[in-house]
Amino acid sequence: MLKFYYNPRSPMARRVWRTLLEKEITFEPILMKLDGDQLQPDYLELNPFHHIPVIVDDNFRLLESLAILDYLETKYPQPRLLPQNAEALATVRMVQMVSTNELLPKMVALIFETEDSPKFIQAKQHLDTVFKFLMTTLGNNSFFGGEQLTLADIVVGTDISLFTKLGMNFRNYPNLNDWFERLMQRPAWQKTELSQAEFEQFKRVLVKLRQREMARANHVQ
Ligand SMILES: N[C@@H](CCC(=O)N[C@@H](CS)C(=O)NCC(=O)O)C(=O)O
Repeated sequence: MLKFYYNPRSPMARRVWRTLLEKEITFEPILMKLDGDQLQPDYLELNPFHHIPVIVDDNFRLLESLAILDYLETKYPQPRLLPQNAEALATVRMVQMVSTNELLPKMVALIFETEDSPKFIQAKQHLDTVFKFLMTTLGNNSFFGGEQLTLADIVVGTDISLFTKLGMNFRNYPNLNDWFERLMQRPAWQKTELSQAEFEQFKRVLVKLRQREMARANHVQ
């Protein structure tokens, strides 16, 4: 059976978790505590970068959430989460990358910087650009890439939900708001969404991981 190494608080793992549930794939969840499980030698053999998620399926080990989503789509094609049409498929990929490269990194500034700091203000401005871009890209479609749920919805919907936990809302981006509410009604999403208390714990884990990375960098210098 497919093994899924995860922690429910990790957004990268939640992308994969939601895909597994949407496709109704049977899997064995393996809970990783991020205060050290990921640094154990057995796990480092699976992922030398000590990250979750990882899957192992039929002895095939795979890391990197976006690669895992592609694998699941090809190996377990029903229901389809990637459109066939060239433009729609490219839109899905673009939205996944915008979420990963433009949206998610701004969370760090919102968590670690004070509201009047230049980094915080710049992050808020950048997020406005991202939300407007997503709103325009979505247009009148129900989902990114068409009328069916896609891997883009799973990636950006999962990432965006973290910003709602940081007190942001999408009132100024009406169709994005409707899309987000549509996603949150899906059983796979309700089952896996973080509560506010769990999000606060996730923030504490981020602080620890950041301290560890900084200590490591200082040690190398
Ligand atoms: N690019 C990787 C990133 C995965 C990642 O950053 N995972 C974090 C949790 S969200 C992690 O495992 N951190 C633990 C650590 O760095 O030791 C992916 O998309 O799978």
